Amino acid sequence: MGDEEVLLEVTNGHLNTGLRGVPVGTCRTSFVTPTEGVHYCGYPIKELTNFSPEDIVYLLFNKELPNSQQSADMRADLAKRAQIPGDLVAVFRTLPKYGHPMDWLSVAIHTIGMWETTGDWKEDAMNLIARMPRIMGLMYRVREGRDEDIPADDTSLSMVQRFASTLDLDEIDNDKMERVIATYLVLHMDHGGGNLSTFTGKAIASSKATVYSAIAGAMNALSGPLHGRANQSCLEFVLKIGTSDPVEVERFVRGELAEKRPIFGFGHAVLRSEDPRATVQFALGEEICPDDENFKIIRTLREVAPRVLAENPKISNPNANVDIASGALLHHVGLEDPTYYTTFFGWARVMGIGAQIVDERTIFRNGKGTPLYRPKYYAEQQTLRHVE
Ligand code: NMX
Ligand code: MLT
Repeated sequence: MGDEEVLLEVTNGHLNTGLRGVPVGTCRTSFVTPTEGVHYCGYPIKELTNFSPEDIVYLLFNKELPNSQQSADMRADLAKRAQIPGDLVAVFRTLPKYGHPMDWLSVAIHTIGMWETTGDWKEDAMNLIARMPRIMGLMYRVREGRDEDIPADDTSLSMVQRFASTLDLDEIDNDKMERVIATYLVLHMDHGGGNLSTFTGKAIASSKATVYSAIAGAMNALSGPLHGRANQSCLEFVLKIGTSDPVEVERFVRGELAEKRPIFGFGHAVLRSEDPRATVQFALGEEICPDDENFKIIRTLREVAPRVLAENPKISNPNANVDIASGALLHHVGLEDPTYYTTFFGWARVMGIGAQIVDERTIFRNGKGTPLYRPKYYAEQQTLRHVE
């Protein structure tokens, strides 16, 4: 597109809409179409679900899928960077256990940035990505009061295996858990340039704050219930509903709407049909846990809620989004506490946001980077006046 091409005529009606649909920049890692959902570097997400998270990190940073040597090199590179440069368990022990895990995650990222920031965008992004599995595992362990005898971090393992081995849960099917988490990470890594957490991270980085500050801020944006925390709220719904009887589920949905509460796991700012990431997770659930009670409830919700939401013409997309099914799957594999679910979203997004920050800071404008974010706001209810 040429510099003079008109992309959008901005009208008064665009103001105070959260920049909905207003072009802001370009993105090299992913794009989202209303009907086909997210594509990573051109590949529709549903074609990527059998790749490892490490391979998708390679894709987001290099814009090509790796061959087997590149894939092995990426894993070796992540292993080299994995060690957390300080005693994170000691820091976690000082945090209030009643604090939300997303706040813990943001504190952890900030803390690691204080211990070690190289100032090189890519180095810092890759270091943080490599440390996320251990951060996640340690967070769980300390919050659960299992902060003694934590297994050493075996960096020869995959990222997901490192998390699972740090967590070290008894009586669970580790292979199943690892499959669910690996799929989760691949599905959630990136979602175009303008989703709130990614936008927030890039905005912070535009001040040349550190990768750690930018991504800690991005995690705070993700922690809201209209964005990432919808996955927690959705499973809390499911546990509250307690039955997959369509009549009861419909009664619940209508009751929430009557109370002016959102139906979590449905709707989207960009998508206009069922999110393919939801479709993939439903297919995985049908394979691994078709008779799980929570899975049965979301299966009914998926049928009932779009019909009820579609009665309101204001709702642009009544269909299921990415957050509908992930909680039921995580619960099924033994991660039963929904308050942690958004941290998996955060773990995944660190990779996409990291890649987008690296592009914006080191590639765009011939390597000069996007300038300091500074959109325009009009004055409202302010006339010029002077102190008498
Ligand atoms: N439940 C109830 N009301 C809804 C829903 C929903 N699922 N979706 C949209 N609406 C309402 C919305 O609040 C708005 O009301 P008002 O005009 O009174 O402000 C109206 O419908 C029009 O909204 P849309 O233009 O359809 O959607 P918008 O782009 O503003 O918001 C979401 C998108 C995702 C915030 C909205 O669909 C929502 O609140 N969904 C439930 C929360 C959720 O699942 N969020 C996760 C999204 C994905 N992610 O992970 O980030
Ligand atoms: C998502 O993954 O659906 C989001 O980050 C929300 C968005 O794209 O706006």
